[in-house]
Amino acid sequence: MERLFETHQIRRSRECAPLWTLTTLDEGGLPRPEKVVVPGVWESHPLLRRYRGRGVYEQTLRLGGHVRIALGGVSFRARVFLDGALLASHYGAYTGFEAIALNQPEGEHTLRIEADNRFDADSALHIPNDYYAYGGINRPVIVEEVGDVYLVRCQVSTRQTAAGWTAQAEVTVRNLSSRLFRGALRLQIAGREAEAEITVPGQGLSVCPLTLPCGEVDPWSPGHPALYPVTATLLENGAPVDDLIDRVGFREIRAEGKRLLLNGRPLRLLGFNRHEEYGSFGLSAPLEAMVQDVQLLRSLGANCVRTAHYPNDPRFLDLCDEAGLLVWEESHVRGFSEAQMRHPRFMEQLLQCTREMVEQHFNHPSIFVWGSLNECADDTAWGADCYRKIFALLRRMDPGRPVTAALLERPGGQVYDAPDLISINLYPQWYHDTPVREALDRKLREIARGGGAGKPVLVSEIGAGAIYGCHDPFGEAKWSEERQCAILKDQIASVLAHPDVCGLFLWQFADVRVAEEWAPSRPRTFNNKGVLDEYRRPKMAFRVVRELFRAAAREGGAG
Ligand code: ADA
Repeated sequence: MERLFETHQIRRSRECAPLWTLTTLDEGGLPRPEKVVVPGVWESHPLLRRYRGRGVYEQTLRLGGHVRIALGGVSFRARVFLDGALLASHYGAYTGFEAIALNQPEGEHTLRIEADNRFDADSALHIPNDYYAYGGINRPVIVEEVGDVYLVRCQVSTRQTAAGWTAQAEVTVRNLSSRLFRGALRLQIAGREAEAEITVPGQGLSVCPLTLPCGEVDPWSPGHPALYPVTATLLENGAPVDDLIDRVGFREIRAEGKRLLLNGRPLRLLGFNRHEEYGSFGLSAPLEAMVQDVQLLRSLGANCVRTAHYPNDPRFLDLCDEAGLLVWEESHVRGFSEAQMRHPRFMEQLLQCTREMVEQHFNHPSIFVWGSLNECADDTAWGADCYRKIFALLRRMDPGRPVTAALLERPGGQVYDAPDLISINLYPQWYHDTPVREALDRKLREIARGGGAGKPVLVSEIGAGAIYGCHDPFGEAKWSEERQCAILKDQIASVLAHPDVCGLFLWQFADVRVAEEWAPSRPRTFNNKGVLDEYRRPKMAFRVVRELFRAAAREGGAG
């Protein structure tokens, strides 16, 4: 399932069977085609641990009529074919896309999906990085039969007024036929209902706004994550022809002075950066592992998680909605220099991936901030302009959420005036010996001078490494679990004691595999700063952080 609840009662929708035939096309691949599981990454196959190339997935399935194939994520580029005909191409591993085939005869058809995780000159965002660029179909593939007109998406924002809560929806409808469609749209939330007439031009799209006063509903918060189903139904001549079911939580989030407010109450953020990766399953963690990660985050006393450095599987976001874990979601780009940001396709590809993230994850109440451009060249005019363009897009698409970017510790930033929430990545005591408070104060002074005075500030990354099972009785050696504990203790205590910081995200939740190009500074070819290893075995730091986070939450941190 692509989500954790039924998304249609009218539309015929099903997930493809799990076994697909995988053929590899490049050197270092499989000697012959093999059956593999989808969703999955090919690196989980013992022969493909380091395969970087193209893979062709095939499956035969029965279908007919207008077919919509929804792909949750293919790494890194994809092409989708039905019976040999190209239906769609897509760039970016971490957002979904659709492929449409019209008027298919009822019967057996061959679906072929090509995935390609090579780094190439045409790809601006996908480079050897401090995490692994897996290959394959990493999220579910859904096959649907739709009519001439179908619902593309339904985005809902919630607002508190004197008369109670209001839901504002924008429903997008697509017409596959060439004739004008006239019909109606019905929206149901929290026992309330609204209906509006709609027309959709032939082979076109219409966006229909609908407002629904919902009165006294249970608001969503970390302590009380109340969720409500939203049903959008498309009607033709009064009869339902298509539907979309999603969930919303009623909440408002905004920056006010140096604080972030959720439904008017200040947030104190205690969280983790988490890569979407699990042991030998890589980027395509099974649902059980996602559930366990949410349980581990909760038991650590965290109230938030950052999806470093790309949009996550909607099922993980569903789990966060249910658990009341606040989410910082960001679009995919990490650590780019100005030269990399000057790649001719950089802006176009980043805008596309950012737009898809917001469109697809808009309704998750747990997402409290949108981010992008982690540690890029905010210290040059060119880089700063890229930040401003992305912030502008995020604000235009979603005026209801603050925007941010995790900025580097080094001085010279030129965008402190631009985000609603200023976020900084600091590694004192790990990459350099400056006392934590001194490093933090230095950066805060620079932010204030650079146009960020009076805004909320968050430490988006801070942390230290340890190799699971590596011990030093003296507690001094870097990479020992003891030294990681000592550094994290100091970092957490110093950040939380600072009156001008509204919280922190530790780097990081669990160890992650990195690109081989990073091996010289990354023992095991892993980023080892997790408080758990990649199989979720806790390091000594797990208990240390749990005690500190729980104590901070008791003092009013958990929201
Ligand atoms: C950066 C970056 C992370 C990771 C971290 C580290 O801040 O955002 O992706 O590379 O540093 O471990 O050094």
